[in-house]
Formats: sequence, structure tokens, C-alpha cells
Amino acid sequence: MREKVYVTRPSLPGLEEVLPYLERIWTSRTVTNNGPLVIELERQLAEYLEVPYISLFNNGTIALVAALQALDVQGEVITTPYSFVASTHALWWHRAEPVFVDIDPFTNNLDPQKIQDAITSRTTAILPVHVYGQPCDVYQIEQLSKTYDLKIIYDAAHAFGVKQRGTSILTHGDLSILSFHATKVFNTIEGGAIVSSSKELKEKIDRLRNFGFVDETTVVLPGINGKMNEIQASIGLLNLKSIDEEIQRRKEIYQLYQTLLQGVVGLRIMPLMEDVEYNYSYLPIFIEEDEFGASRDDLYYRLKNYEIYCRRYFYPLISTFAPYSSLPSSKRGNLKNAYKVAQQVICLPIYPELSNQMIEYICKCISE
Ligand code: T4K
Repeated sequence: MREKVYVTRPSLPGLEEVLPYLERIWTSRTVTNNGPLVIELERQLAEYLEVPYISLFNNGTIALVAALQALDVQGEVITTPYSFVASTHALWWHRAEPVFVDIDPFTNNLDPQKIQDAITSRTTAILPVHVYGQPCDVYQIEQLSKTYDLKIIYDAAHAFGVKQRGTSILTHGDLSILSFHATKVFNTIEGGAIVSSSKELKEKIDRLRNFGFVDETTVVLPGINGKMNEIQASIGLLNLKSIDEEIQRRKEIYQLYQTLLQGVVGLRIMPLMEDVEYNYSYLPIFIEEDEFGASRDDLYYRLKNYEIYCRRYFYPLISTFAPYSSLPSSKRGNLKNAYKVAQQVICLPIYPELSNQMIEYICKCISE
């Protein structure tokens, strides 16, 4: 029987590498609350990612909520319907009003012109997402932020290590949020982070993730429990050792898929930009039903029959989910590109352990 293939598999360090960390944690009895391993991982990540400050969190969703709190975002926030639902849920938890704007079908990210058209006197911020690690148009978004005095929080859950023009994509905007969930390029099993640009902001964020405490008896902010624990941090420290090889292998896999699928009519792979260093976190393909001869869903279920478990990230659109479907900006006519792309997308399996032989098999199943 052929092995089952999933859209991703978490990279994990060897058990023999984990055990010394566990012994250290057990001996010290410091298991959470800004312990030494969390502090060390923050130091190493800031250096690796080339960012000024980073605050680790227990997951990316709580990091998003804390980021909105840190910047005291209120009123309307412009965001994308084409993302994982956590991007908009964070706005809801913060009681900000999501305003959905259509995407650029080339990058799958917010279209800056449409952002501009949606700005009102109640808009205070933009929450763009670097979907699949493809950078948003950070330069135009920065211009909009200056012109209209808007805060920018990037959901960079997919953009670990991505650079554009030689600079980390995480240095744009007021804050960037990362996810270190098991399904991500770099994982701490569950985890996340906020990248910030000043010592003051990092201090505020660090307080927010620890209930707002400044010291034993002083609470200055309505904080949350967003702390990463020492076991998560140890997995992060170990995974960081092999991250460059991980990304290199993902790149090889991406290129092999590109080669094997390039002749398939009606199938398009997400284009890559020349000035970007990618992390190859996802491998989205887009199916043009008329030319391909089958719908995206036909292909999705057919692959499932072969025990190839792909995902339709990001279908359905966030704007169609019950909490958001009655918003004026959720109207289909407002989100034409997002609707089209969401009907066409399938994310194919990509993770370092995937063999070339399996990729050839997957591509054969697709082109059949
Ligand atoms: N913003 C964006 C843009 C995001 O994409 C996400 C999360 C967030 C914010 C929030 O960050 P976190 O709070 O999650 O840190 C997954 C992940 O749960 C989620 O983290 C991720 N985005 C989203 C895109 O994908 P599911 O429900 O599709 O994952 P799941 O559990 O079905 O896993 C997918 C496949 O991965 C499985 O079929 C098998 C494989 N897998 C998964 C896990 C968890 C394994 O092999 N082992 C595992 O332990 O949401």
C-alpha cells in the first residue's frame, strides 16, 4: 500500500536532541513565564531574521490580538478575505470592524488601489497578509499609511525568513506577526511572535503577553496569557539549527513541481518575483476548469482517492463565514478576484521529507 501524503508534515528534531533540553528544563523547574530558553530563542530569531525586536507567543492568533492591543487599533480595519480565518477572527476578538477588500490575482494579496478606495474617516489600520509568503506590495501600502495616517499590522504567518530586495519582509509596517504552528516552515509545535521596531514597543508587547504585569504587584495593561513555554522554545532552538537546509529542500521540491507541471494545460503555479527570497512554505496551483478539463474540486477529490491529501487554502473565503457574511464589504461583487482564486486553488504537498519519487507520482496523478 502506498503511503498517505499530506499537504505538510511538521519538521521535528531527533528525540536524542530533545532529551538533553527536557532534562535541563526538568532540573531547573523553570518551565514557562519568560524562561531562559524563550529568551535565547528570541535572541537567535532576531539575529536569524535580521529584525530589531521579537516577542515570542504561544500561537500566532494570540500574537495578532496582542498586536492590535499594542497599537490600540479601533474602528474599521481593512483586511483580506483570502487568508486563514484567524486573520479576521483577531479583529473580532479586539472588537475592531473588518472591512474586506479584493485581492490582486497575481500575488493573491490585498490590491493597494482597492485599499485606497475603501478608506473612510473611520479607518484606523490595515491588516494585510503575505499569503503563502508572497510579499504584499509593502511600498504602496507604506505610502497609504503615511498619506492617511493608518497603522499597519502585517500577518506574516507564512513569511518566516522571506526577504525582498535583500531586506526582511518583517521589517515593514508597524508590526509583523509570525506563526510557528506545526504546519509552518519553522515550528515550535504551537507558537507565534510579534516583530517590532522599538525597545518601548517590545516592552509593551512583552507586558501584554503576561497579563499586563510590570512587576509582582503592578498591572498597567489589560494583557492576556500569550506566553510561550520552555518546551516549545527548545523545539524552536533545535529546529532553527536546520532551517536553511529545510528551506533549500523546499526550494528543490518547488522547482521539481514547476518542471513536472509546466506543460499541463489549465494549471498555473503561483509566480515567483525576482527580487524575493522565498521560504517555499506553500505550493498553490490554480485550476482553470475549461482548459484543464476538470474542476478544482474534481482534482481535489481525485487526489484524495489516491491518498494525496491536499488542502484548498483559502477556500471558502473568510467573508463567507457566518460571523462576517452580513458585512457590507463581504458582498461577492466587492471581492471578484478573491472569489475566483478561492474556486481555483489547491495547495500541493510540500515538506522536506517528501521524496522526489512521490512528487513525480503526484504530478502524474494530476496530469492524468
Ligand atoms: N494567519 C495566517 C495567515 C495563518 O495561516 C494562520 C494559521 C494564523 C494567522 C494563525 O496562526 P496560529 O494561531 O495557528 O499559530 C492549519 C494550521 O492550524 C494553522 O496554523 C494555519 N494557519 C493554517 C493555514 O493551517 P488546518 O486546520 O488546515 O491544519 P490541519 O491540522 O488540518 O493540518 C494540515 C495537515 O498537516 C494535516 O492534514 C496533516 C498535517 N499535520 C498537521 C498537524 C497539526 C501533521 O502531519 N501533523 C500535525 O501535527 O490549519
